[in-house]
Amino acid sequence: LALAQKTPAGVHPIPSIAEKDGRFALMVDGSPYLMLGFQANNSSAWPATFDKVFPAAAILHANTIELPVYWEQFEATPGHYDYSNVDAMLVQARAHHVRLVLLWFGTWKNGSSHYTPQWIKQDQQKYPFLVNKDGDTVDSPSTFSPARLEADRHAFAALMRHLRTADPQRTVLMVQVENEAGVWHGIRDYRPEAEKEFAGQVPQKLVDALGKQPGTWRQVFGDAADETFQAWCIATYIEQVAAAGKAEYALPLYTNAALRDPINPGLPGSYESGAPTDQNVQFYKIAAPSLSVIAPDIYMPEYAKYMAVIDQYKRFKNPLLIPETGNAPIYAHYVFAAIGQGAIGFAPFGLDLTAYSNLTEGAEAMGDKSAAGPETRLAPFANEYALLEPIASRLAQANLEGNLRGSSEDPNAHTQTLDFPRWQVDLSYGLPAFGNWIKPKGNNPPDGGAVIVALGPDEFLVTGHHVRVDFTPKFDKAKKRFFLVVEEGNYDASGKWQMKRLWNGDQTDYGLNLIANANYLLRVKLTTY
Ligand code: N0T
Repeated sequence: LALAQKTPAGVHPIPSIAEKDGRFALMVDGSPYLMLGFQANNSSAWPATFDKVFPAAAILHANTIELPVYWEQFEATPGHYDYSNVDAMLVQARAHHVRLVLLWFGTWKNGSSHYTPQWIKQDQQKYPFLVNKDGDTVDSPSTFSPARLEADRHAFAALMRHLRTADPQRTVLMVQVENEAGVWHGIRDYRPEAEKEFAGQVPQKLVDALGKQPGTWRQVFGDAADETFQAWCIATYIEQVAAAGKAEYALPLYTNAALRDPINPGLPGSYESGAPTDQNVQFYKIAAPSLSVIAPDIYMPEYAKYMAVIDQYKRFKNPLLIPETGNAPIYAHYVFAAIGQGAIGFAPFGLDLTAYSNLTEGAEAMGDKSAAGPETRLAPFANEYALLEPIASRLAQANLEGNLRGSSEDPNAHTQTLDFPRWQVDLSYGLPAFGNWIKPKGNNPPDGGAVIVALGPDEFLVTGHHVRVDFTPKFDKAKKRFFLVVEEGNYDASGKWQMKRLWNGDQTDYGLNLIANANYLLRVKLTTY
């Protein structure tokens, strides 16, 4: 395991993803790393905008920034790669003591191909769009374009080759290949080359991996044949781009998904087709082994949907990474559930200081916040990250070891339980000042959450916001929880626990109150009576 790896001073191993019994960690400089990130707005990754991007990291207490690399900028002239934007990002990131995740806006950006260079946009014979069932040309790239695939592979390989030499410090931790690939306004490609392939046999690799009988796409996949075909075409294309880059520099690579509704997905055509949506994750895993992660972009504020998406993207040995989530305040508390579910990273979208108002959440919510200024929009996330960032690596390590639990408030259940071998953790939201015998009424808005790390069988590290935490012994039903000692403190730079004070009296008699905007880190030792 990479954990045990001793690295000579000044030498930084390439970031990687470690696995232990189906749990994952992003390894950075030989240690587990929890990415508490944010993504800049789409047009913010220009040197002229950097003063509105990098300072946001400190305000947010974020340790990582996700920034696009635009193919149109990177290869404005065919075969000539311009590294100036990327180099400027590396300089800025190091100066601001943050890491980067780069997003390759190549062939796909949100199902279209708007980031392809002008010389591609102007030669639609050579670099064709997709044609849908009605014969309409759709604003989405056809995968049947060997020339575009070649160009994308070469450009992406050049980017990765450059990073290998320009970034021995490993400022860049991961690279996203394409952005929300898929098709809007069409289910699959009906260009002649596509039709020919669709009429043929499903590739052996796919039927074998699924344990299905060979046959045509229609025979093997029935009603889902069209969208499955499109998913396979896109995933296969992305794999070739990813593999070309990975051969140059083996950073962890991933691709991201615009989701369909996880509970009521609706009919094909109502969501991005051929995308790595939940029903296609498995196909992407089979087609694209160079991708370490298939990652959901979660723009659904409802608790049940958020958790359903997380469950879906943890299947097929897929590490959980949430590279985009909404930036309305309610999304901030989902960082607790994400960590509780083993996420290697979490990043709200569009939280730079340009105060650009992205309308995905609805104009109303975003409008209110931009009126109040960009810092105000950052505040709910800054509040959570300020609590979690100082222990981020510890949380990532605990997750890899299976010693972490956590959750976010569910507006429909004002209590939640988390299970450790000997103890159940009881979380209550919206309890009055005294009285743990009263029914909690929930917070308004429902923005609480907690993460708990087992330090030993009867000892826990406890933190969170807007929640009361208590424990119930599982090992002897006749016994009750008795706090042996509750220390508030923090870990110093060398990783040593520094106790500031003991909690007792009102601070423990009714459970542990983790106040909404206070940052408490508690070490709790339990016994029974
Ligand atoms: C995201 C962002 C950016 C059922 C939107 C979200 C980013 C891209 N797309 O601001 O454009 O580059 O990845 C798509 C959300 C679809 C909503 C579907 C709701």
